[in-house]
Amino acid sequence: MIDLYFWTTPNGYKPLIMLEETGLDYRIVPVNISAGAQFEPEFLKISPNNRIPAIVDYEVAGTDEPVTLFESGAILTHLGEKTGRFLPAAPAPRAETLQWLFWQIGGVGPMFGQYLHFADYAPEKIAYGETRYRKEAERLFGVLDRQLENRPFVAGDYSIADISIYPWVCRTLERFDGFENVARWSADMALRPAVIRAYELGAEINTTPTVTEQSKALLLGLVKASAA
Ligand SMILES: N[C@@H](CCC(=O)N[C@@H](CS)C(=O)NCC(=O)O)C(=O)O
Repeated sequence: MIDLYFWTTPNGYKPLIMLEETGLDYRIVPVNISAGAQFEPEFLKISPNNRIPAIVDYEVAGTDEPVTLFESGAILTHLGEKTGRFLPAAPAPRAETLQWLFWQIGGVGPMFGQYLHFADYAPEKIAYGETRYRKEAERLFGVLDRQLENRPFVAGDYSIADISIYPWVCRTLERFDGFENVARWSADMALRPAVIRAYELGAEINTTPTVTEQSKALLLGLVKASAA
């Protein structure tokens, strides 16, 4: 059994898609980051960086102890190794898969995240920040578009690289024009049964996904959960 500490954000959907793809036994522990739940002491014991996602895996080969993990890339790699799925064992395709996974974790996540912050959440409009991160997101879309030109998936076969990139692309693609290969790949990803199930589960868990001034203040750390 695996506990998935989850909220309905791009980083949250990555392990949820992977768990749905692999058919592992899991349960979702909602962490409403718009209500400040990521700062609860019990959650910090699992995710000291106060971010979702995190997992507790109660059945790990070679140990009787549960394994606790935060950082979506570490979680996807762990689940890939545990199941032998979506992370090739052979050195060359494994390295290529991890390369694109790290590209997502180090580039797409932070840059797209900052772009959405300046475009949608920043309490004041700061054109420099919004333009800077939009341009960087656009550049990353271009890299992905070229990579997908002659292949159905990012790193050969369908893998944790695709799973890590898709939730960020589906959240932002409509804001950018002209990335036809990304659009084709994203449309294919959206049709995968595991992806459909993950987003249906997310919609059941977060029934009020709209951002209010209060949830924004909590998320940006402008107020503490108890004072909100
Ligand atoms: N590098 C981390 C990023 C995790 C992250 O930024 N999670 C966001 C949601 S997408 C979060 O928990 N935010 C809570 C907050 O900002 O207080 C990962 O890939 O897991």
